[in-house]
Amino acid sequence: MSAQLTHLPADCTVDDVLDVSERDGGVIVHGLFSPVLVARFNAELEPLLDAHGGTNSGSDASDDFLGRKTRRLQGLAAKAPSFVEILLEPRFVNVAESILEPVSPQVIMNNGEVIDIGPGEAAQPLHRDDDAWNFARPTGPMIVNTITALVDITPELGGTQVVPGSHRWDSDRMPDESEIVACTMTAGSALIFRGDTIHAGGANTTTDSRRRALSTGYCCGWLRPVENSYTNIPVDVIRMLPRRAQELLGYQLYDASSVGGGYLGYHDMGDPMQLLT
Ligand SMILES: O=C(O)CCC(=O)C(=O)O
Repeated sequence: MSAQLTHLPADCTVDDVLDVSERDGGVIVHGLFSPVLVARFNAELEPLLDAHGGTNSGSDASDDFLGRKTRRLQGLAAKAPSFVEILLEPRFVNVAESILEPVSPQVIMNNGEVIDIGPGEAAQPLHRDDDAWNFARPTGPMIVNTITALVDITPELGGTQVVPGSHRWDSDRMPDESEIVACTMTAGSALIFRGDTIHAGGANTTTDSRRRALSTGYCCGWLRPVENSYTNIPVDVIRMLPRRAQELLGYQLYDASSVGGGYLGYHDMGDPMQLLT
């Protein structure tokens, strides 16, 4: 039998997500976000995606990985305010806090990134998100990532490819075809997976349809995140956000003193939250 991912209902608990993630490395929550929220967020994104200038990160290797027919957007708290409701979803934040707690007492946002895969885009190389920090070797994953479908997503449209159980594998083992699941998700559903789970953006084999999804990642508070929120989001926008969003965007002193660690992220030798009040 080919590999499968478990689908949980929208009213599942944080513990339900944790149980399946522990076993499989990833799980889909069906209909997690309401059609109203998804429609509002999409309306905010539409003009931004229309004005998108194409993949141009400044590095050929990075552009190949990001996908040259894929439009990506970051800085979403400033550009598309509905993003903040998704960022604060407890099945995202609390799951990430629980999974990362053994290696980090606090989490921050790693990225809030629209990934809009265009027709004809090839599949990404299979990878683990943890490999972004290849020199670090903690005892558990360093990130929990989520992919929220903003349209109905099928394997043909570029549904995320996931390898259930690969979080337990040796780092050099790669899957055969039968071990890869290409996700099917209705708009508003979300894939939640650990940073040690092998996955990739899928190929969009259609000729005229785009795969629009949102990646919202949460990483250890002691890491340099993939997205630079300090430059992407003006501090005047940060001031208007709920406190938990401010913390996740880095405006909280990282304090690992209770587990023998130190303090990171001072603003002028104080808690960066002081800047906001
Ligand atoms: O778009 C997706 O489904 C996954 C994207 C991904 O894994 C990445 O960009 O690193």
